[in-house]
Amino acid sequence: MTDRKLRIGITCYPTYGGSGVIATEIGMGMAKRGHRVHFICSDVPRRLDRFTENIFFHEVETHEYPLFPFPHYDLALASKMVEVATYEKLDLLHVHYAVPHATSAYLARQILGRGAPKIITTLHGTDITLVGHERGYLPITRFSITQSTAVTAPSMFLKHATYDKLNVPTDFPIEVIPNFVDTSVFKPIEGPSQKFLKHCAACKEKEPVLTHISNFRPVKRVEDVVRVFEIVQREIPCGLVFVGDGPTRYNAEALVRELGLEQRVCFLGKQESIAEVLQGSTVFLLPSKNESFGLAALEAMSCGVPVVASKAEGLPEVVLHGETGFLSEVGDVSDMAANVLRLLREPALYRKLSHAGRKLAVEKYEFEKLMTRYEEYYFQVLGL
Ligand code: GMT
Repeated sequence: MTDRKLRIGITCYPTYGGSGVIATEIGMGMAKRGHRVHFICSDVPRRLDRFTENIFFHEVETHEYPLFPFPHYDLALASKMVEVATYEKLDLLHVHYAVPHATSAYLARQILGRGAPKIITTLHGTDITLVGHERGYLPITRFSITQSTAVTAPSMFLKHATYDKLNVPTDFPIEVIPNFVDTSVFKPIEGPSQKFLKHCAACKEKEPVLTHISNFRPVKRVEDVVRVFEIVQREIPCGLVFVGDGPTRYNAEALVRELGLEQRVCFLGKQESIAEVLQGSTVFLLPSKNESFGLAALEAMSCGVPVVASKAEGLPEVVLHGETGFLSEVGDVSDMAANVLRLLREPALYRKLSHAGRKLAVEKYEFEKLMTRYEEYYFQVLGL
């Protein structure tokens, strides 16, 4: 492998969400390896430590004008990509989430002409399964994906969904590179952290803690989390912790009140210390309707926390049923609750799944291993 240092542009949504986390971690991982990384985003991504060697940030600013019905983010992004690529001499642009990032990158490449950077588009999930597949976006999403120099997806599920739902020709290569986790941060600890117990009044020492982390969008089915918890706590006293925020948090809070569970449920909102929360958890719940990968489930497994989830989309590739967690049909809250109860009642089974989850995270999804995979892929795409 060449030891050439690259100039990489990265675009992602800077908000609380898996695609932004993955993009940011890749950028920081590459910077640590000596590549110069330029983030081109509407805001500083949440996990980006900006004052770091080889990391640069370029803000995409949209402008209001009385004639414009909406600010033109996609055009402003394409212009910023052109500017950064020109003056920083980028070798490649790695864009995360196809809509509209792959389209802006295509436009930038057309403007730049000869010598333009190569484009790698990483698909993440709803850019294919929900948004990109909508009639209004489908032709432009399919076009922009197939115009990228190379395309990656985090799961086999998403690769095939791109062929099936977007009608991308099956001879167009899509490289499956799984998401990853920093196993030195997301690691098991002995007993729940005191800080965690203090923070969540709903959680009592020596009682199990069920946890859900997400952006509370309808696909996450957060009300199912409450319903599973309601069944479990009737049999075994336990607490429930929610991390994150979003449009369906209101529904989850209302259901908690309706079921009289306020004393046993804690909504922490958006938190930076995800590892600390997971280290204090007993079981992680992810009953999503759509989930191309399920990064939070991997982070839980890395902390030795078994996952009880739905069989949706890419989740069975990450959570191995009966080995690192249990999977049920989407919406089958009774089966999910039965699986949580099994884990809480059978310590030997719990330990087996907890160890297997940690082992899988370390062996298959460890951060540096996947950084090497991306780095090699970058060189391959650039023909180096
Ligand atoms: O596609 C989305 O819904 C957004 C994206 C995000 O930014 O959170 O989530 C997707 O990408 C993550 C990182 O690759 C995956 O872990 C999530 O499973 C995936 N979400 C869905 O497919 C719903």
